[in-house]
Amino acid sequence: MTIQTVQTRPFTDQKPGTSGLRKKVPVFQQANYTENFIQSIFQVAGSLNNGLLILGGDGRYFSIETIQIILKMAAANGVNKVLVGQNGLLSTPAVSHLIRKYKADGGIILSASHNPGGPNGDFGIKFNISNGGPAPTSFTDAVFEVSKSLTEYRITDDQNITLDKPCTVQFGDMTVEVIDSVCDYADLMQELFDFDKIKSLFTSGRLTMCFDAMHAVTGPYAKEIFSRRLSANVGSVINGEPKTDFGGGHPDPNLAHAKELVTILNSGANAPGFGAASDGDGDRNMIIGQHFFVNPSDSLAIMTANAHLIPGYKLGACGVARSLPTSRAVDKVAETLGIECYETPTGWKYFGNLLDDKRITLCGEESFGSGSDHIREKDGIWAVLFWLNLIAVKQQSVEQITREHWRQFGRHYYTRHDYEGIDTDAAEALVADLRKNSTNLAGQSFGEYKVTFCDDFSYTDPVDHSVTEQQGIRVIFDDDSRIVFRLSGTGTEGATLRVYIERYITNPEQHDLDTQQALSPLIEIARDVAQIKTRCGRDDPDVIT
Ligand code: VG1
Ligand code: CO
Repeated sequence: MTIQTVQTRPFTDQKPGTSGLRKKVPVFQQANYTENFIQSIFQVAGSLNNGLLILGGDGRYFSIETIQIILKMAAANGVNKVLVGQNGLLSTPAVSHLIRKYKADGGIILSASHNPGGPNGDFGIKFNISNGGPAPTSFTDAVFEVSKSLTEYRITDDQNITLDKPCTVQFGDMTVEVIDSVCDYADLMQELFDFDKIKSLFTSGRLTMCFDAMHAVTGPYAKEIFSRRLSANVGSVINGEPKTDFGGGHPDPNLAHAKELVTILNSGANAPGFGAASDGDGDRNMIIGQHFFVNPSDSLAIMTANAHLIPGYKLGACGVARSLPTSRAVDKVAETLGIECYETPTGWKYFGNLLDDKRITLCGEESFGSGSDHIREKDGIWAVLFWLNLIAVKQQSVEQITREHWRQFGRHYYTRHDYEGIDTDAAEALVADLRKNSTNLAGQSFGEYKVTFCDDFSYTDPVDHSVTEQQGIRVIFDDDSRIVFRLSGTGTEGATLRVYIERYITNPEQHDLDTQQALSPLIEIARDVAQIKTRCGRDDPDVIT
C-alpha cells in the first residue's frame, strides 16, 4: 500500500443542508468532487485518526464506488479500523447504533434519504459523530470551510474489495471488516420491545401486517425482524429487495408515494390490519390502519402517552421534543404528564444534546420521523415495532388507539403543503418579506382568525447554549391554530417552500372531518399572507401530506 497525495481544486458548493451534503449523482461523479468532501471530513474529524469508523448507506446508485473511495482515503488518513455493512448497506439508525455499541469515533452514511436515486437521481453523504447522531452545525460548517480551500487529498492505491459477504481485509495498518448489516440492530430492537407478545399477535392470527420497504435499505431488516423473528404473515414485507434506483420509485413513506401499500390496506375483507413503510435510509416511518392514516405528529403524541406500556420505556418518557413544524399534539400529552416538551429547529441534530443530557426520552418530526434515546437518529423500524407492541398490549386497532387518544387529548388537524422546484430567489424573497412583516402581523384579523403571535423561530440549545436563528416563520392565531413557513434544506433542485398548517379541536363530534376541509380557511390565509401565487406562480402545492 502506498499513500498518494492528489492535487485538486476546491469546490464552493459543498455546504451540508438539513441532513448532510445532497446533490445529483453527476455532481458527485465529477473528478475529485466526492474525494474533496471526504477529505474535508477527515480533516475536521480529528478523532478518526487512529480511530474506528462505521460506513454504509441505503444502497443507492454510486454507493459502492463511494465506499471503495472512502476505504482508501480512510487508510491514507490514519483510520485504524472501518466496519462496513455487507453490500454497503446500513440503515441510518443501524449506523447510529453501531457507533454507540462499538464506541466508534464516527460514521459515514451514504444516502439522500427519501430523495429518488439512480444515475440521474440524488446522492448524499452524512457524517455522524461519536454519540451516534448527525454532526452538529459547528462541525458541518467547519467541513464546508475546509472544502472551500482544499488543494489536495490523500488516498492509497489499494484494490477494491468485495462487499458481498462478511470478511476482514487489511489495508496496510487499517483493518476493514465487512459486517452483517442487520443482526446488531435487530438484537437492540429485541431488547426494547416485547417480541413474544408481538409474535403471538401474528401466530394467533389476530393481526396481519404489510411493511413496504420501498426497495430501499429496510428490506433486509424487515425480513429478519418481522418475518423471521416475529413470524409475521406471508406478504408481511413488500418491495423488500434493495435496488440502486429504488425500483424507479420515490422512497418517501407517505400517502402520495407508498400507494401500493395503501391499496393493499384498503383492499377489503382480507386486508392486513396494520401497514407501515420506511424511507430510503430507514429512518422515517408511516403507520396506517385499514382506511386510516396516522399523522406522524399524532404518532409522537400517542407514543409519549403510552410509553410506559412498552418494556424499553416502562418508566415513561422523562421529557419529549418535537421540531418546530411538528404539530403540538405532543405538547398536550406532556402537559398532562407533567414533563418538559422542547421545541427545536428542523433536523435530528437538534435532539442530540437533549438526549445525551437525559432531558428527553422520545422525540419526533412531522416529516414521518420518530425516535428515542436508544440511538441518536430517527428510526423507522423502531416506530413500527412501537406500534405493534402497543397493539399487542392494548388489543386495539390502529384506528381505535388513535381515536381514543383524540378523545382524551383533542385532535390536531394537520397538513403540510410543499411547493417544489420553485425559483430560489423568489422563495428566499418570500421568506425574507414574511420575516420583515412578522412584527406587524400580530393583531391582524383574517376572517374569523386573529393573529396573536408571529415571529421567526430562533432556538437556544439549553445544553450548550448555541443559538440557531431564522428557522421558520410561525404565525399563531387566537384559537391556537398555527401556520409555519420555511424553506427545505434537503432539496437538490431550486427551492422547496413548506407550509405547515394546524388547528386544534377538542370536541369529539368534530374529530371526523376531512383534514384539508377542516383546515381550508387557514390554507387560504397561508396563501394570502405569503402571496404564494404572485411570488411563485403556483396555484396549488406539488405535494400535500
Ligand atoms: C426534511 C424534513 C426534516 C428531516 C429532514 C431529513 O428536511 O422536513 O424534518 O429531518 O428532511 O430527513 P427539510 O429541510 O427538507 O424540510 V431524512 O429522512 O432526509 O434524513
Ligand atoms: Co431518511
